[in-house]
Amino acid sequence: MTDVLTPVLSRNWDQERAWKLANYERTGGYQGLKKALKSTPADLITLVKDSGLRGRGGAGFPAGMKWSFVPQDNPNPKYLVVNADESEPGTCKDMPLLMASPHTLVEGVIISSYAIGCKYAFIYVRGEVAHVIRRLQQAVREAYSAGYAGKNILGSGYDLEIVVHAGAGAYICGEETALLDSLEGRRGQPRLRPPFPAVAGLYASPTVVNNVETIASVPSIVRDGAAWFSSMGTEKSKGYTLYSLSGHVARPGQFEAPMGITLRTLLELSGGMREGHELKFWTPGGSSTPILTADDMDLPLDYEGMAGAGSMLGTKALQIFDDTTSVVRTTLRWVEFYKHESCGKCTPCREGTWWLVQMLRDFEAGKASEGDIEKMLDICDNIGGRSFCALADGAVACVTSAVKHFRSEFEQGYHTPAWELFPYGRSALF
Ligand code: L3W
Repeated sequence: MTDVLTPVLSRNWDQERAWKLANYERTGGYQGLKKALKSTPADLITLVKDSGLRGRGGAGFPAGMKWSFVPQDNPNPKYLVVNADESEPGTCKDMPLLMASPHTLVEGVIISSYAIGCKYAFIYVRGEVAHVIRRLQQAVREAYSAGYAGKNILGSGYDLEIVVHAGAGAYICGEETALLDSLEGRRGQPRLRPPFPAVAGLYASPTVVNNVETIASVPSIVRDGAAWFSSMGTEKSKGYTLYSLSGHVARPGQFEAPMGITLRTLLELSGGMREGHELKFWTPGGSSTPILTADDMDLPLDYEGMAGAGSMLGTKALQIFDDTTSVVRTTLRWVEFYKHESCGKCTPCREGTWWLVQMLRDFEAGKASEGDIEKMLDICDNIGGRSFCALADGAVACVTSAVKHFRSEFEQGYHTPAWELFPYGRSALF
């Protein structure tokens, strides 16, 4: 069964001190960079385009196309920013990658920066993970000492400075434009797009923002070729990726496999559901992606397969919930998170998530009234698509999908008027 796995990013994770430069180099590390420096930046962009690599941070935007949007005639400096602010509930792929193999990202940063022609790269890491930040800083220092970063990299004449920047614990700073505001030293709040960062991003200059896993995939594409990468996966979702299984499974963890694997196969790899229980519902990519049920276990876990099921692949954070889970309570818990993390800039998101929490608390306590499901869906309708960023869309996706699949559980949250419980009828009470 394990032969369906394709460990590339995770190939060294179980080896001793895999994070050290010498151990990374022993298994082919930095060969991609040496090869890249012999190519032209334009050829590298074409290579990444041809590979079919799509953004692994949630939206699946083609990476090579994004790089090609960077205007080469803009006199401002260009920047690469790596989004390592992993905070989406259930998402847990980038931090293990950075702990086990930080040089995979550092090598990817250097190649990608060379391809887009930038001299400054920033890695924005969520502030709570001090141990990850320390490990990454060590890896960057090692790369400088070995001549892979800094001035005149490997004698090529190319210079690059890499800065590891710690965030301050706000989920919204995982949204690319809020991240840029935060990096500029301001309170992180989303900007209106367009202009997209590729045209006007950090300090109003052309900026490529990519997720950790996207950039970490680049060295393998340069080393082994676009055809090798695109030979894995499905027609429109190419390559391998990290799927993270958590929740009520026997062996939660990371599984690196080709795009398009099914949940059924991943569940077999993770030892199945915990003993004596059945799958009730799951998220394909964190709590921002609409929930699915056991009926969707055989769908391909790729961008198209999940969109076809009315959901999204998102960050491939598969949270698995068994038959002991209350869908109402889970939804409440998620929406409480979004309410807490809403930056407050857009009224529908700031006020709407607060209202949703109040309503879900009533459903959870059995104090909701008939018609409240419709009212809650109407509030969702007035939040989704009416804010600057995707936080609001994520906050309503779990509510609308939970009602779609488990409406009867919400109906059980309607309170029963006292007179209906009274055996002699309402008139006898008053
Ligand atoms: C230039 C154009 N660039 C799009 C770029 C854009 C961005 C990328 C994707 O949200 C989703 C969200 C979460 N010219 C462009 C262009 N771009 N058109 O392409 O853009 P977009 O707007 O489709 O998505 P987004 O705003 O980046 C990401 C979902 O992912 N999600 C992820 C959460 C993950 C975390 C985490 O912890 N890692 O928070 C989960 O589902 O809801 O829908 O770079 O600039 N014409």
